[in-house]
Amino acid sequence: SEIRKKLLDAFSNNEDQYLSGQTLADTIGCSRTAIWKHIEELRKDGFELEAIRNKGYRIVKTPERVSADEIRLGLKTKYLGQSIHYEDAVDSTQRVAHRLAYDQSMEGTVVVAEEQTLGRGRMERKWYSPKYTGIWMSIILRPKIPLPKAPQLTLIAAVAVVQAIEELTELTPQIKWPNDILINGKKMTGILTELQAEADQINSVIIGMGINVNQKLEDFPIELREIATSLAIEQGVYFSRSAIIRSVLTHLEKLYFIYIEKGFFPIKILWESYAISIGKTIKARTLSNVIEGKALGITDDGVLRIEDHSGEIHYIYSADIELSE
Ligand code: BTX
Repeated sequence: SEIRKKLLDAFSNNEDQYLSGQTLADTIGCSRTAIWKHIEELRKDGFELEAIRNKGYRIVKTPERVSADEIRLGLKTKYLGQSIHYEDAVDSTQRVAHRLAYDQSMEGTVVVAEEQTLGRGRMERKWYSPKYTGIWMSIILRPKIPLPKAPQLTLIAAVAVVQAIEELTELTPQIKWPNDILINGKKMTGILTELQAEADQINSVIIGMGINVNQKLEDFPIELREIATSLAIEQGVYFSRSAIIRSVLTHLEKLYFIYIEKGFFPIKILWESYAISIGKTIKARTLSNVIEGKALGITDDGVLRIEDHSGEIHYIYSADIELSE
């Protein structure tokens, strides 16, 4: 809005100085209540403002923005991220990527948004994607693989995210089959892989990643506080989201090339080394039933193998996993 713009101008013209509500109201030509309301909105958008009695307000920290240029700076990939669509706010980067993929955009095209208003998980679940704090990104790939192998790409993406986090933080993430990345048992990243296909021919695979980076615990809605976490919560410092995006794209491209050339086996070995559930007793909730047993590993196709208590082996293509121990 006009007031917000003038408010930000006033702060930038008086860098590091405290500006009182009255001074701001006078300069901008609005009420003090309007100033107060806009200060609250800035806070919601990731600005940190200090308020001192009898002195006024001062901006301590502006939200770190991610621009396409900033991501590109220092990106050494061949395909991934060579075309970046950066959006301030979208319903879902998956939807935008689907449209671009449909329009034959090049392989490796990436969609990044600062905020998603309708971020989605699997099975119509919601993915909470507030402004400036996380990485909400969709990547278009066009692998020439048969349709049933598509879920392998989720596993490849998970390995790429783990490698990026290990490169840039001191944290040790673990993968929960098929699509969650956890730190200390809490969800830090979710991955959603969707397809555009005709008959049994894949046209594009759209890999969506939601990575919680700079949220504080109180930034999560109450129902997620027990189950979700961010890199900042775990390590106690803020991270550059563009550096993480670059690292994820670099690792993903490397793994993707290995996959295209040598198949899933080398990826499987890596994936299993990061997996949390292998060897443990788990409960797999599929659409039709619940299977409890020991997770043996994944097949060369990326399908989860569970041995139930009677010794029967089940092959799980899609499910929600709960650790029983
Ligand atoms: P999922 O179905 O495995 O997980 C969704 C569940 O995760 C929700 O029901 C909720 O319990 C929990 N959840 C929601 N938001 C968060 C969050 N920010 N952090 C931790 N837990 C959360 C996981 O689906 C796949 C998510 C992919 C999200 C990306 S973001 C970019 C792209 N665009 C889009 O709309 N989705 C993908």
